Amino acid sequence: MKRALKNCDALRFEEFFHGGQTGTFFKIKEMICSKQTAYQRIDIFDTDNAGRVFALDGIIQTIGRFEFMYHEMLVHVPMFSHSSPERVLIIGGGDGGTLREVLRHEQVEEAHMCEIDEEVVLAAKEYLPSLSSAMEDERARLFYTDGAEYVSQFQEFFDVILIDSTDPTAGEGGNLFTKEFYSSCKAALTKDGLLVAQTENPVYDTSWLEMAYGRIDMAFPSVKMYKGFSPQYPSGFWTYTMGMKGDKSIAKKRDDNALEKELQYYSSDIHASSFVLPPFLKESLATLKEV
Ligand code: AG3
Repeated sequence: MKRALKNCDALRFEEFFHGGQTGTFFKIKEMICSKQTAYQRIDIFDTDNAGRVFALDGIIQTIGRFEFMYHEMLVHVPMFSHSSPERVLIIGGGDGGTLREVLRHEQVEEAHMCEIDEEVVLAAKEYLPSLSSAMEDERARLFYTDGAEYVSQFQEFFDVILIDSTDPTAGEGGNLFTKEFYSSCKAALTKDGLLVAQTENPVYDTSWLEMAYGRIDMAFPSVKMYKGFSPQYPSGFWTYTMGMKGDKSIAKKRDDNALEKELQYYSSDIHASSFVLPPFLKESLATLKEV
């Protein structure tokens, strides 16, 4: 139900970070959509300075003004690290932002997006058009099922797999952080294939970050973490972990000036610098035990 909050400036949305001791808030200008699905609660609302905000189970997924920072980093670092990414699988990502960035690459012949909750896709189509518009592209194939199950049907098929999950404790997100899941992803990748997963932040969620990195490291012959700034998420310091099956180089493999001109966060310099991690984080990854 749509409600205008004209005479009230006190309504706000709060995200409580992992552990519930800290968080962020947004003042709600107008509520756009609030609904409970079979899997989770969807909230979409407008704000004055962050644009339209989309949350699942109280966890911010996108903010209109700055979602590009997260989506460009999740997608373009692996897409430019692969010499010819033709088949891409996105797991999660029902808002469509990741798909939008993937389809900017002309090499892509088919992009599968496997989102467990069709209601998220329907809400995105209706209320988040700047994220979801690429769903109409003829190279896009949408599936509504469990991502871990979906990927297990493939062998050496995808060049790039992107895991655009929510936090591990929320909804079904937990399935997408297991050793079995990462191993199925490895099996589904072609010989030079790459996986990138969003792996949380090193400020409030170090245990999740270490768990994901440690497990990807166990499943893949080679692993690298990279970072980006993402103001919509806890601490703003966001990490992504790349598992490499064959080709172990993280160097940018292609130049595409026309595409790079469209981007607002990713650049060749950002690509190289994103793999430089501060000592405190390097150290915590280097001393990881069995996870
Ligand atoms: N995926 C959510 C990343 C995790 C956000 N965590 C948080 N706010 N505590 C984003 C999906 C965007 N396509």
